Amino acid sequence: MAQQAVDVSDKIKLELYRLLCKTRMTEERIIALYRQGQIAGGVYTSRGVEATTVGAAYALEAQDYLFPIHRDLGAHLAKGQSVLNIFLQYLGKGNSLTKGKESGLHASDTSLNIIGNISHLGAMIPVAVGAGLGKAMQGEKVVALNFIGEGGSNIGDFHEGLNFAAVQNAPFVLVIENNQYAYSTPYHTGNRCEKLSDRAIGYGISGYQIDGTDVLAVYSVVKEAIERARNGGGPTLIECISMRMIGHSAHDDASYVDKDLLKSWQQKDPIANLEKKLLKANLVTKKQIDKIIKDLEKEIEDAVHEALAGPPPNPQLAYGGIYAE
Ligand SMILES: Cc1ncc(C[n+]2csc(CCOP(=O)(O)OP(=O)(O)O)c2C)c(N)n1
Repeated sequence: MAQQAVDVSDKIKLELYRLLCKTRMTEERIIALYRQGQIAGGVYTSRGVEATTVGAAYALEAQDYLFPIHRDLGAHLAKGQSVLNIFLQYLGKGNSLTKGKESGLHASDTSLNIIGNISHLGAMIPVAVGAGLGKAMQGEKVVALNFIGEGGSNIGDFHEGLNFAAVQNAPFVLVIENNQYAYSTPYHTGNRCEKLSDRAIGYGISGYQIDGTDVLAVYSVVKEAIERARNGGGPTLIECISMRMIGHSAHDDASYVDKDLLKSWQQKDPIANLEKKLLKANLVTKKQIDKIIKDLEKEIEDAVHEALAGPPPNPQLAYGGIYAE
């Protein structure tokens, strides 16, 4: 396992904590709306994986590209997306990022350099490599960060994209969210290798396997990879180990996952563990934590209220925004 590569300031530690809480609380509210029948599409949950999505995306600068996948609510929020836009999107409102054409986290927001994924897993890897490379060819120091699951890591695009990134020395970072299950398929059913990060050797690039439940480790290692890529050091593959703590999506009860396995991973809850660390280091008090949670509750409830009142999609716009002008 790689050690923390970049020092994390106290201010960033607190912000990462706030973002982890924001992600979990927003997701819980989305699941409640789904159960109330307010959300028509799928809700792909990130409980247990938040430290990977938040830590990696927060390491990006504003000019960098984020290519998230279906489970990466924390990445959207860490790149600066508002909870209001997230709720509008899930509720399929006419004033959402996709104007109601899609309900879920596949949306782009070019104002934040977030490029939405198409549903086909792995397909965005070559696109993300191209985005970073294109900017480098224009002389700009922009890095593209993309996520992929451990299941999606076995798709052809993964190999083609990483090899192309390697030979072109593209400013590209690929984060594998190894959350143990690809829907109902356990890791060793789909992979014979022990470490997916070892695949980096085959492409001649740097590869790390890290604790994906430790947001400080994720932020630190990804930050170092991003800055290396920005300065001409080429791509990095980072495998983050975690556990998907609930179903593949809100419609899946994950009855195929061993309950004792889940119980053991409960010890590695990203939020509880960071909270303990921050309290122990006197970086925060219990009272300040209560205030963070209370403020988030208000922000989320205000956003839900506003989003529910949003307009329905406009049928006149059904074919708009599909092709570039
Ligand atoms: C090419 C392709 N095959 C199948 C699917 C359906 N699908 C969506 S998510 C998923 C599981 C992916 O598992 P993994 O890559 O490990 O990511 P995770 O969902 O665990 O985060 C599947 C099979 C898809 N979207 N694209």
